[in-house]
Amino acid sequence: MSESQPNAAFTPRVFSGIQPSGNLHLGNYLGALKRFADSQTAGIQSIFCMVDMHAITVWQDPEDLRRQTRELTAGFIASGVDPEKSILFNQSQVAEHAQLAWIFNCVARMGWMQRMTQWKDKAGKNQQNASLGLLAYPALMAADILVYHATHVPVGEDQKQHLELTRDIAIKFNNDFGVDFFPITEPVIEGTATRVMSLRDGTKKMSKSDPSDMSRINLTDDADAIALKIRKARTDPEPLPETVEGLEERPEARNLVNIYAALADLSVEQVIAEHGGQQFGTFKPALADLAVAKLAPISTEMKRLTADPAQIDTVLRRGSERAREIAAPILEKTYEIVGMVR
Ligand code: AQP
Repeated sequence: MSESQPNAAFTPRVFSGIQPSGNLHLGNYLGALKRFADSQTAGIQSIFCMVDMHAITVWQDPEDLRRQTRELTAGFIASGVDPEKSILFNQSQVAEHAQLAWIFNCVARMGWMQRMTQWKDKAGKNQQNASLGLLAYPALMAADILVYHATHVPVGEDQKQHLELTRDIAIKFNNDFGVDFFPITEPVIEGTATRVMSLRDGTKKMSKSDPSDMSRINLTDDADAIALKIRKARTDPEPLPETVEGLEERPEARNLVNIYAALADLSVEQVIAEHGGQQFGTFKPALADLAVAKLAPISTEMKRLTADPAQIDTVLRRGSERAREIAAPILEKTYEIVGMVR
């Protein structure tokens, strides 16, 4: 992790979140969960959050939201995030996120929000009917991060623009009030799978909301479903190239090679050295075997953990208490800077 100059005064701290909006998939695993688990060994305090308040910016059935929050928590733990080493909790149990978000709503400008690709994609042509929360989403995300003075945020590439906005909010707040209070957060977008693509279309990212279940591998899929989805993944008719450059104009082939590399902890070069020249009829079964070996234990562990919702709720409650110990003094100080009488 690089330490940027403006953050020299801040203790390095990692924050990241995932929405409990269902269909947790391979992109979420490789772009986020696996990297969270790996980063825990770096000795830096890590805070990971089920961002349930972000999830409700689009409609969520209440029963589904509860189930999905517990399932996501199980997904974190089954992927190797240790709730003793890291702080693991759901956003709505730490009210400081929403409280700081209100301040940031008053710092951020409408134009900044309206430029966000996610807003444009999700609200589409029907902006008048989208929730106000969907527009304000990036201010809440900035609060999620800055209420902990987090210096580093590991995310997939799709979140880069929101991270830039978080930096803009921190800079404007610091300038407006003449302080050096919020760190200028560094996005950490590293590895071979920062953008896992759909198995049906190599130009679209793998996504929870894709109507086709065949487009993604869900972390709840069993071995047969994983193997079937990889076998049916769209590809071109050529064998795998002998060089990495040969993947450039071949999004589907590149996606499968990237997935292989990320699952096996290899570089793309190493995968091509081993599998270059193979037909997909040979490469896909090798990828399916690897994916099943890595993902089936996660799916099994998630099932085991979700069978005991009370235990998961205990993890979330304890995590929220630990999170609040960090967030509450930072919010208090923010109120003081803004001029709120306490
Ligand atoms: N396809 C992806 N490749 C790599 N990383 C990804 N992430 C999401 N999709 C990919 C990363 O997963 C984390 C959790 O993100 P989130 O819950 O905010 O995800 P999301 O954007 O709601 O997930 P989707 O699937 O992209 O949902 P929809 O369909 O609603 O747009 C983040 O770190 C994200 O970068």
